[in-house]
Amino acid sequence: MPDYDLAIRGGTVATASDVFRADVGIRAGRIVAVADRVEGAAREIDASGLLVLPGGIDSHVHVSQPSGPGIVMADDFASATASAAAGGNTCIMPFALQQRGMSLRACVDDYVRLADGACHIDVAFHLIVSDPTPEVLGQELPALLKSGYSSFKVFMTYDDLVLNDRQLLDVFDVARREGALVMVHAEGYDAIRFMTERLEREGRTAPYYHAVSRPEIVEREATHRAISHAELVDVPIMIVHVSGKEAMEQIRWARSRGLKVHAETCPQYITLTADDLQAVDMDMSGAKYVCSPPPRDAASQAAIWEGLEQGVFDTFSSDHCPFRFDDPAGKLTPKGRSSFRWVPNGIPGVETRLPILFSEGVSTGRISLQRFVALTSTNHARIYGLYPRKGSIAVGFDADIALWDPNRRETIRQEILHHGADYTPWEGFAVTGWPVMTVARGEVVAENGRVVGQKGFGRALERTAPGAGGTVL
Ligand code: DUC
Ligand code: ZN
Ligand code: ZN
Repeated sequence: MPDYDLAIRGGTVATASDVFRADVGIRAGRIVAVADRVEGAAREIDASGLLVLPGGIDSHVHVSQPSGPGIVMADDFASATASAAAGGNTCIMPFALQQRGMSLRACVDDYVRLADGACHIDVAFHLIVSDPTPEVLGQELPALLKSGYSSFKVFMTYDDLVLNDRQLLDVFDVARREGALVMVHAEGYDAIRFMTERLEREGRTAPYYHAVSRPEIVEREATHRAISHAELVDVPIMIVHVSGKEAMEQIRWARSRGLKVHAETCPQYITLTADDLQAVDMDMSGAKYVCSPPPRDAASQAAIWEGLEQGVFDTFSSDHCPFRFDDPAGKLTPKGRSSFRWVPNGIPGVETRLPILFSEGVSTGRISLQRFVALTSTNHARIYGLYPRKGSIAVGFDADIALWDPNRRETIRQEILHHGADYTPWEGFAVTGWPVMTVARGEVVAENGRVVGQKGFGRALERTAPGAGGTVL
């Protein structure tokens, strides 16, 4: 009997700390050898000329979430995980969203049912708490946090999701007691309402005004408020989807005070600007870029790069939140034509996250390959309790691997992607570096732009306490 089910031979392995030449031996879905030579495998893959990277972990992905009356998210668990796999990912972390008036536990059960049998790669759920009733605070949330759902997101904006300051403090307090991590969507509800109503009164309703309605000040204020509440309660938080310098300054300030504040940014904040929302003569195609926080300007992009290089950011996620464009159940919802206020917020990006950061970061020499691995895989696993099972290439880890051609040039186009959306915000964007094969728990799930794995192979994972995998790199 062969010693290994699979050997990946002749490639260059990269982890968050090292880059070295090695073969990788895999048995029963796990890495069992990383050595000069691995021989005696049932199947061999020649990785010469390729990088052997830990599969991407995308810890900020929205799938099958209810998104308002008549609006339908463009991906279910099958298409989202297929798209992720084709983009070099082996695990995504979607959200189980509590709708107001519903039990949190029942919502989690619903999402787990939707994911069951549908996923091409593993998934691990965060929660979204929108209705912190005494029952949720006293029983449901603590029980779920204890049972492996060890992080949850809260929103400081959106009519259906916003928590007020008292509610934020209450859920932060539960997180502190249970050792959980709170992900914060930091944009201030009242300031956005004020700006939105003013813009609408002035007749400025095109998609572009979405960006005007939530300037960086709004994000900065909410980031500061979230940090202050977290300091008061003494709980670690993650500020998600940071878009520019103002929020970054708050995060640096918090860390200088010794506070445990993590930070995440996304491809849209290094590649898009508010000008993209202007589209052609302010037409509705600007809706393709409506996401929150909105993309800013060139100076903000430069600030985000500085944060990626200097370690302000721990994770680089997609915030994949896909809606179809040419669809009344998507970006072109009839109400959305009357005002940017009603255009569903979010853009697809789970498949393009890794190529964009690799190309713009590693190929240009802005960040090292090790930092790329930390930002796209290892730190997600460490922060969210998936380490040492996922997030590195070492003996004992799941055999989750992306084979990466660092020299391959591609142009991102809708027709080569696998998501459920009918467009990509990066149409025509040229990249250097592309995933040529994705191996999940030892199985080839995507190869040369084709998804070859089985629906249902991916499992819903339980997690350990946040940060249990050690400090981020
Ligand atoms: N926040 C997200 O994290 N994703 C999409 C929309 C939003 O506001
Ligand atoms: Zn958000
Ligand atoms: Zn999001």
